[in-house]
Amino acid sequence: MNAKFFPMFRVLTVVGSLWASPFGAAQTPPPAGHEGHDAHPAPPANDAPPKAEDFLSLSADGKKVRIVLISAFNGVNYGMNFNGFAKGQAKFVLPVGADVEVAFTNRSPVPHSVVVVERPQVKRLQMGEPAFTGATTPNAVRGTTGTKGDTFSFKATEAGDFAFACGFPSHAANGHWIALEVSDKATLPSLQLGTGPVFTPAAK
Ligand SMILES: [Cu+2]
Repeated sequence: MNAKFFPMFRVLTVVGSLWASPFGAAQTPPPAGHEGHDAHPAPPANDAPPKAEDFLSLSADGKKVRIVLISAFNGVNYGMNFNGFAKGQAKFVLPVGADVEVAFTNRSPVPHSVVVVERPQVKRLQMGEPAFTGATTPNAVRGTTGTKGDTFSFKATEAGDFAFACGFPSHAANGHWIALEVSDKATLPSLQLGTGPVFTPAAK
């Protein structure tokens, strides 16, 4: 290919992949692997394995649950991941009534965001309003970049199956979400990354 025209081709390819329709298998992103890296701006390299204790803790008085969500933690799902996991493959559990503070950052130049939604919502193009009052980063449709990040707080007032989903159009449908269960049986919060052990932060 003519070198002069290659950059524009690359931009178009990137935009196409960002706005990929969730409808139809033909537009599903290509499988992860070295071939795919040219088609999407990769997040900064991160060889550090995700550790559950870095993403979930309790405040000193034990009353507030602190959750850390990092978009594009690594290259999993083309950066459309939280803490290195996509498509519901990590799961937070919160007791009903938990007071939660979420610290969100994004390692990618591609905008991302977080909205708490009811689980079936992740298949949609747009995430809409959060399931709990205040449970969203500001302007989740537009998303943000950068490690300064956004912090938001909410109360998990109702039991059920929810998700931390990216509110940037089409991202959740392309896998940019992890699971959140609000449980009337759980007494402490927990986090399971993939098939790893269930981590529960120690009450201090
Ligand atoms: Cu996203």
